[in-house]
Amino acid sequence: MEKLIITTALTGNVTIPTQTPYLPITPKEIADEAVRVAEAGGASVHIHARDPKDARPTPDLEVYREIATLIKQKSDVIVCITTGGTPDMTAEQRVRVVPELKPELATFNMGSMNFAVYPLADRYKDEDYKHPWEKEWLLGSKNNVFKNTFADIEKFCQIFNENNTKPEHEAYDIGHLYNIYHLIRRKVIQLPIWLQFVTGVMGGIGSALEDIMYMKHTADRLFGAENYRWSVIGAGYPAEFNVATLAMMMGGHVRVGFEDNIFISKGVLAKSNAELVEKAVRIAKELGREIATPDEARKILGLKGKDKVNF
Ligand code: KMH
Ligand code: ZN
Repeated sequence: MEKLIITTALTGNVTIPTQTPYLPITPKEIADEAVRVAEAGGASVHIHARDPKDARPTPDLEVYREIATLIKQKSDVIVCITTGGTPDMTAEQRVRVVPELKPELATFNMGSMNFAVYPLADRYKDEDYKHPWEKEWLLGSKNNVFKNTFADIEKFCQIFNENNTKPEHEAYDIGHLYNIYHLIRRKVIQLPIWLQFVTGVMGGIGSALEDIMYMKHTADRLFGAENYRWSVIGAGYPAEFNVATLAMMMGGHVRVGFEDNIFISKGVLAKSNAELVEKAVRIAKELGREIATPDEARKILGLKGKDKVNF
């Protein structure tokens, strides 16, 4: 099997600071965390920006630029920037990071869906929240539609192509694989592709092992096993490590990180994203799977290289 690519989603935009004191917030905290993750065996870091003042997710391009620049100065890890954005942003605002920063890799969400985290609010009393925006953020997600229409997707494809940014196609359900298939047939998306199966999000497919097998089976059928690489996310604990273990056994790749899961073991918070990476590395070693360096991951994924980004 080829070497294992470990992606780490360092902070995300759905995890709230009240959930864990270890969530990196400022550009420096996020960049320092990226360096620790790379030292632990991470090949790629997935970036969202937060307002340094109140930790709220921000679309501010200058914050994105600062994070990406700090990481590039300190590490050769692949910087994969989100185009998922926040619910109050338009698709045009979300994709601006691509022409602006021209990253090697950026996430690309493959369909519209509900994307909800409101049940988390049941865990907290009003006085528990660290920031005034957090409760409404959780509860408001009950009414969110994460909009990624075919028109949005076509536009994103054009912008990714123009900037030679490789899409990390995020499929949250079987239907999203069919969306990709449709766009391959229309020559909007070109093979080979890099797929991230996002499982366990409320609004998408679950993270049972059968769900992962079915995603993989469907991708094989639609794209041909030789025409794509895949990785998997399992939201929450223990899903993150269960699906990672399955992917390692099946020749896929894995994503860990505080965007998806904050626990290192049952009820125990991970103190850093690097702890999550270290655990994935331990499992991989037990299974005889070697870990890809950032440059090895660049080769596997066919990325343009760190010298061709705009930060
Ligand atoms: N905005 C979230 C609901 C990604 O990073 O591409 C999902 C998201 C995914 O942002
Ligand atoms: Zn993300």
